[in-house]
Amino acid sequence: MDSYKSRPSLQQYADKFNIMIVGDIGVGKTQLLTKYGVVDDSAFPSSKSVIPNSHGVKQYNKEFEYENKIFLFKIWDMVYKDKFDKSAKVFYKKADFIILVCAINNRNSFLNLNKWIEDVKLNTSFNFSNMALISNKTDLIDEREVGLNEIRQKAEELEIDYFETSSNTGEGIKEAFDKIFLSIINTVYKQPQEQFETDDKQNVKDKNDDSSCSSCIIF
Ligand SMILES: Nc1nc2c(ncn2[C@@H]2O[C@H](COP(=O)(O)OP(=O)(O)O)[C@@H](O)[C@H]2O)c(=O)[nH]1
Ligand SMILES: [Mg+2]
Repeated sequence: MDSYKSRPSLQQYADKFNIMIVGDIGVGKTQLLTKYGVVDDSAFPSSKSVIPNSHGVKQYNKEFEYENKIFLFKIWDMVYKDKFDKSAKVFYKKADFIILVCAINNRNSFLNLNKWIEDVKLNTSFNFSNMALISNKTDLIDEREVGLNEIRQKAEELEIDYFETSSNTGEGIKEAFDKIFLSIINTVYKQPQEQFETDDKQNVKDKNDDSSCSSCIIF
C-alpha cells in the first residue's frame, strides 16, 4: 500500500479535477469506484477535503499518471440518498465532469437517467460533452431489462461516451475510467504556462490552494 509520504503534495499535481457520479441507488456506483481502486478520502489527508456527512456525499480520490504528470481526480459519490438535497447542489456546480450510471437489469434506473440529466441541466452551467454514461451489472445478462441498442441510442442522443461494466467481474471498469480521465485531461487541463499567461491568476491559485477556503466544504 502507498505510504502518504510517497504521495505528491497538492502543489505537485499537474491539476485536480472534480467528478460527480450519479444514478439511482443500487446501480453499483460505489462498487465501480472501489473496483477501480479509488482511495477513501479519510485515508488521503493530503486532499484536505472536508465534506460534512449531512451532505450525503462521500469523496474518493484517484491519482492518474499521464505524460509523466500526476493528476488528482476527486470523485463524489452519494452515500445514502437517491437524490442530492438542496445543500449538496453545490457539488454539481463544482464538478468538471459527470458520470451517469444505470444498471442493465433495472429498467427504472435507465428511465430515471432523464431525471438525473434534468438535475444536471438545472444545477450546472455545463457543457454536455462533459458527461459519460456507464451501464453496469453486465454480468447479470440473463436479467437484462434494458436493451443494448436503447442505451447506445441514449448516449448517441446526448453525444457522450458510453461504457458497459460489471463491478462483479471487473469487466470494462479500467477502460471506462481511464478513457474518461484522459478525455477530462485533454479537454479541461491547460498547460502550466497557458495558465500563467492568463489574467486569471487568482482563479488558478484558488484551484490549487485549498487552504484559501474558509467554508466547511473544501474542494
Ligand atoms: N451482479 C452485480 N452486482 C453488483 C454490481 N455492481 C454492484 N453490485 C451490487 O449491487 C448492490 C449495490 O451496489 P452499490 O455499489 O452499493 O450501489 P450504489 O447505491 O449505486 O452505490 C451491491 O449489493 C453490490 O454488490 C455488478 O456489476 N454486478
Ligand atoms: Mg453507493
